[in-house]
Amino acid sequence: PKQIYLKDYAPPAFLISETYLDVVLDPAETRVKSRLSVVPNPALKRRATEIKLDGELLRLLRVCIDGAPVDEQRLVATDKDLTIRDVPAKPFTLEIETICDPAANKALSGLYLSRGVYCTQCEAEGFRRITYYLDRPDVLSKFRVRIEGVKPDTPVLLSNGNLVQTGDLPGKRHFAVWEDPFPKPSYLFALVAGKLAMVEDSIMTRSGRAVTLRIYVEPGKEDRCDWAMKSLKRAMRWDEDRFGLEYDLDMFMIVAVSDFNMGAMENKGLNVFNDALILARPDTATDSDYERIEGVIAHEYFHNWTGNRVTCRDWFQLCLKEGLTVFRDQEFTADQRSAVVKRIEDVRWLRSMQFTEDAGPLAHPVRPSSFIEINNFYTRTVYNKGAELCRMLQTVLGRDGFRKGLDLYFDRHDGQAVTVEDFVSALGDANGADLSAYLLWYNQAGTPTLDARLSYSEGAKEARLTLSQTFPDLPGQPKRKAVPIPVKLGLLGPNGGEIPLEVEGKPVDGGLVVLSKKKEVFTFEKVGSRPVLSLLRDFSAPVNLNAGARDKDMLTLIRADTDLFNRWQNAQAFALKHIVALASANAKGENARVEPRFVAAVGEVADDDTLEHAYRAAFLALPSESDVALAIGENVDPEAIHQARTLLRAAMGKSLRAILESVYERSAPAEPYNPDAESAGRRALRQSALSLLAAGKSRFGIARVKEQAKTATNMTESFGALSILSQVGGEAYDQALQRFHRRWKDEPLVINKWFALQASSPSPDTLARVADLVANPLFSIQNPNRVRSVYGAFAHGNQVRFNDASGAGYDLIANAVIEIDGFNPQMASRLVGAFESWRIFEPKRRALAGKALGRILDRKELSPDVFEIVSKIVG
Ligand code: HT7
Ligand code: ZN
Repeated sequence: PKQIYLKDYAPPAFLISETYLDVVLDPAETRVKSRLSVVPNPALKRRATEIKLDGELLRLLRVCIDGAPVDEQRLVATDKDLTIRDVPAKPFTLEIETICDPAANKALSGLYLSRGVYCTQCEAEGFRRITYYLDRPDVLSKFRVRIEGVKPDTPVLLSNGNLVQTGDLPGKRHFAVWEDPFPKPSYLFALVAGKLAMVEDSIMTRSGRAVTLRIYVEPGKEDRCDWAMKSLKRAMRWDEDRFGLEYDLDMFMIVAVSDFNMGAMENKGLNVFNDALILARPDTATDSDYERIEGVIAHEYFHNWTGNRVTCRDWFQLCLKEGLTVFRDQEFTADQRSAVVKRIEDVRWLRSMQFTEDAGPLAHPVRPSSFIEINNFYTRTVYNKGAELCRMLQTVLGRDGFRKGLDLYFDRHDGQAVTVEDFVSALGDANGADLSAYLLWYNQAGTPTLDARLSYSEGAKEARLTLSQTFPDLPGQPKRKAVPIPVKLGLLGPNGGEIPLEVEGKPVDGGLVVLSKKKEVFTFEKVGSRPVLSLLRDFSAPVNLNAGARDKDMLTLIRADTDLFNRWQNAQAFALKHIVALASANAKGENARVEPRFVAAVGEVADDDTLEHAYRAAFLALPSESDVALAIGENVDPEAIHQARTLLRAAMGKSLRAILESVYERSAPAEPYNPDAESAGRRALRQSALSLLAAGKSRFGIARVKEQAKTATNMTESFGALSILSQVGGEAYDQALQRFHRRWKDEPLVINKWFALQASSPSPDTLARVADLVANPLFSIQNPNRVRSVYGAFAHGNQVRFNDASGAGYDLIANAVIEIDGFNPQMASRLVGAFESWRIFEPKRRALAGKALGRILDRKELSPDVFEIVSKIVG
């Protein structure tokens, strides 16, 4: 397969000012007639004489230019494109007629059928499976779309923009015509048709325009759209308030489908969603589902400006829309819920998922410089590190400065396809700042390590902070340059009070210093006594922190930092260090001792009613087993980690028993169920408390869990109890599993949870269970949600069993990857990514994983998607 390089970018030879599509739907033979107004690109000096259009899996019937058929000699078709020779040097009309087969499309890219509903997914390069086209994001066109179908099968016919005409046709057929006034690239095109129910609402924009809001779902699911609709309205209002961005069409539509490769898609005016991210009812969805739905609805809606109105010049610039939009949705959730808890959730995820990617064979810059398959680059780095870069720029410019920068970005680039440089320049220009050094962050892979050393001079009353940065060695990555690192910090005095920061006689604004070289010293004046350093508050830059802090200071910060985020950050760092030590003792057969001061400090936080419930819940969650593996970094024994972490949890459960029981009793949320942040926080704290109590074998805890599993009336508590029972095991667990299955077997979204829970169990019988699960009639390998809930949960969320010493976990996933790659390469390549950390494990496991990977790579008929990932992983 061919590598594509950013340095080879060339503007398109032709533009398409208008696109008319006439789509006649049929399950196996959908006919698409396109009429394109093609214009030679005026920005280019040389006129091209031939046009090359992208196209895959299409049956070509006819090509006309300016009304005249183009004869065969002028056409060269391959399995990827169609070249038309001797095209006019002036603007011309190109008509093409093709056939595609939605029923056979199991890759879920292009036009496909999902449970009787026609649906499209065009990002990144799916439009070319619908018709021949210049399928690239820098070709923006005005679309008019006519859809025709059999009325009883497809009563609803949708596309982007405004509905301009509908009508009945002979033979129970009908049609609809949609027109989108905003020029857009083909990846934002959407078409949906089928038997769908609809829920409608409306909103008045702040300039007084009425917008109709519609959510389309499978008939019978209308009662589960409430939360999605509320979230949408809140997101629309928030974007007006925070960024001054208003919706621009008369209608905004969302469609929920059950077969979808990712979470959702931001097609202009017609978002398509995985139904798991729309449908919610208290008895079927958990608090985390509610929060995710709210966040993803907002994310896709926010793309209307960051992605759709201003789009990407090429796919290398993907972070321009994704990083910025993730940052915006994070800020939205922070405002809807608790800002510090949201930051904790995001940092926890970033550290465990993105840092792993950035430290392994799949590491790439936020703006990659080459790829084989763009679908492989919808990554944690592009999305989440990309979001961190936006956050860093906001930290440096301040909220108002960042807003001014975005205003200028939209002023300059509305209706254009642009680059990361355009974004960074707009932010800089609006603030009279040169931000070009931040481009390094976009172009270099790997997580920098920030080293910090504090020394104190009693005589001079000065605290000297030496900050320095290093990049880890990464195979295949060039030597990296020092990046600007904004570091938010504080100095705590002897009573825990904040010491005002002063450098060269001036106060340090917002406690922010920027390390702009490899090494720098910052001297803080008028510091009366030796302070405790609170570093990288709010996680002001995506770095690995090596502060070399003493246990005593870390415990002080856990207890008394005025910055809540940093209390948590220090508790995590302490726990991580501690579990690593326990695991190492465990591996050597030595007796390990749990650190009572740490457990006591965590207990104090859990017990502190002045703190938010959700915050206290976050505090009780230890770093995951894979976080510990990443921290150890080599010769990892996953069993030793599992045992160490289990030991610490049990010790916490035992020594904090009284506190946890009391916290559980006094944190009950008000009835009836409400998904709001306050009630969800209470449930989260109770769940953490119960889970630790069960780990410590508390009779109180186990009795409550059993009771809750039987009587809970909402999914959060019902599934929460089932998850704790899965740790306890035994008959109570098996019975609860069976009850859950009986109750929910007709609800695929709930059954996904039942699948995932069993696949993530560390119990040795999990491998056999997974084999049973995939043989269960409720499982389908063609449905991405089901694959994620069984294979995904096992490979990505079950470190001990995926890395089972027998190698059976590796074989199970390798076989699944090979099978799935035969029909859905995107899904297969996501799954095979679970092998990314194989080299950090001890030699026996490494050999077994290497063998499984070799078996995949040996397949002749491998997709470019899986080939790209596996060949990088193998190295
Ligand atoms: N922009 C979208 C990314 C996407 C996607 C979505 C569904 C199926 C396949 C896809 N390929 C890329 C989703 C987003 O980040 O908003
Ligand atoms: Zn997105």
